[in-house]
Amino acid sequence: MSEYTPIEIPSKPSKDLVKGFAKFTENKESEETDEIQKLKNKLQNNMKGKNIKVKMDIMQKFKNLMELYGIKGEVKEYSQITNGHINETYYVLVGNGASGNHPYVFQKVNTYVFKEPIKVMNNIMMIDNFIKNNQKTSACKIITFLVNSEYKNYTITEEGEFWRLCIFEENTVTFEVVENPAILRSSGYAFGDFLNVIGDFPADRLNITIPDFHNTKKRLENFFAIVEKDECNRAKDVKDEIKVFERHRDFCCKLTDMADAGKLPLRPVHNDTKYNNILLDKDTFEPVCVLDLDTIMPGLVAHDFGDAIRFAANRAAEDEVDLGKVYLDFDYFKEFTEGFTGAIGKSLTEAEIETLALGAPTITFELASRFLADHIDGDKYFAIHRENHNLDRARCQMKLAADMMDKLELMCDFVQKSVKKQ
Ligand code: GN1
Ligand code: MG
Repeated sequence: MSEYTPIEIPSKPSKDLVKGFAKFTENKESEETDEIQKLKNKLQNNMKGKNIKVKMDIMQKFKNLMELYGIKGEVKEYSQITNGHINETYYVLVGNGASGNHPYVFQKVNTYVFKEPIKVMNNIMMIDNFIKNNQKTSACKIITFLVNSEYKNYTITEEGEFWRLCIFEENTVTFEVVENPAILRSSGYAFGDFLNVIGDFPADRLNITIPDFHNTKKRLENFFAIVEKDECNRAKDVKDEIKVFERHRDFCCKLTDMADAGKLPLRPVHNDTKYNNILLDKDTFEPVCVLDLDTIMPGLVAHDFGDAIRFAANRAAEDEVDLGKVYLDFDYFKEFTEGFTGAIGKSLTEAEIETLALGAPTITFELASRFLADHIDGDKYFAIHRENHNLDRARCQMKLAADMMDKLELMCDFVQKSVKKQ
């Protein structure tokens, strides 16, 4: 990897990836036409039959979608991208004779998780329009989706599946585990900058795509309710893990309590700032594009900061079973924090600065509780790739959260220092 060089803020992305976005309005109400209602009904029916396997083969689906999007040529190759736990994502390479090969991403949205996916797509479109028309320049672009023949950035198929397409960004990489802390500073800057730019968007105009998404208090209530129900009789094997959540319940609820008491502002936030949700240039490792805007909603800046630290400053994978490898690497934390606060530090309130680091153990415990709840509940929410996968993920996140709790004071001090430096 090349030596880290200070970030130059590139000018706002000049070319729109997608033509036709102007045809959308920002008005949520005007979207609610009869037609939308019909589509919603179709979706509802599909959700009811969630377990009925749709028979059509994937190539035929791709072909149908290509027709709807006016994509000419034939599928030369495709593969499934499996690093997300929620949606079904494919890399699809379309060959079109003389014009060569064109790479796309075809994604089927998980309608068990996103019950109202049209709202998700409207949020993305509103934020995209806002960024394009904003005075503040962004450090990197955001993902946008292609529009189909009906000028919609999503397609509900005859079978009631919810699909969206975008152009695959070539010459970019994502990391599941970061090997060099130096590349974290520019990503910290990119996430911070993204929040800073969308910070001026009126948060109450955003649709709530998953209610109480990072309401840790409610997450824990839900966790204990699932333990109580214990539908799959799995709770008996994870008694020690359950106790950890009993012990740390008050600590985990601190941020939610402060937000409820009006001590922390609710602002538009990303809500899923994993490091693999940012595309980096394959040669320079500079951020190119922020991905996965499905959970953009009003929320706390500490959650976005904390979630990014959870993923990027852990030296091991999110589902590492060798817990000796799982800890918060302070050098990694420092690099990301300096980048992040460099972009947004000046826009934060005192209370936000004080609680930024608390976001890390809070969101990590919260996610651990979600993984463990899903394990106990029979793995309905997160895609799993092996037996006890959610349990492994939960244990890994619990170990990481405990280490973050131990280092919380140090983290808070460093955040204060790096904000002051700005
Ligand atoms: C899910 O699958 P992905 O990367 O979009 C989850 C996040 C978790 C993350 C953990 C909608 O994100 O909240 O932090 O897994 N997304 C949703 O890796 O629940
Ligand atoms: Mg996501």
